[in-house]
Amino acid sequence: MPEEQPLPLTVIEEFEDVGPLVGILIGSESDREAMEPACVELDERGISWELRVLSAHRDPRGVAEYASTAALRGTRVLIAGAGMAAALPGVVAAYTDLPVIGVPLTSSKSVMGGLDALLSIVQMPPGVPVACVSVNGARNAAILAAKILAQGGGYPGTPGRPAAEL
Ligand code: RP5
Repeated sequence: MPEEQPLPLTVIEEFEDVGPLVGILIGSESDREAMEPACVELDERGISWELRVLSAHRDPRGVAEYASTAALRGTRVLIAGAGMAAALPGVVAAYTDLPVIGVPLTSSKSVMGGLDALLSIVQMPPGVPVACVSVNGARNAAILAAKILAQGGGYPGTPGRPAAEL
């Protein structure tokens, strides 16, 4: 039986709200400051991004809708930052085939300086991978996103642009 090839990701032009290359999600407004280095890094690299506050626990439907339509809007990598029981990156990964980079965050309510969020993000079950950077590693998440975007045409159906376009 021939091996199944992944379908190419196409941008639906009719989509009212065409997305940026990178979508950044945070679980709470209180996470915004910690994720700022990711926004700065992407700006410096000329990579388009947007940031949305969507909690996996407080607004699961919103997360599902955003994650399941991101590829159709043209977004190619998702970064999700969250603290405490940080389900956001994993839930996002459950709704999209785009690569998801999780950023464990510390907050005043964190256990062991963010170990709670780190384990929540890194301990994904087999079949639903999430890349995980260090605690408060927002800048590294952006750099990793840029590297992913620079990989064009690795295998059939892989989205991407030549590095020169980034
Ligand atoms: C997580 O709970 C958020 O990502 C945030 O880091 C943490 C605390 O949220 P708030 O109570 O500050 O909204 O879901």
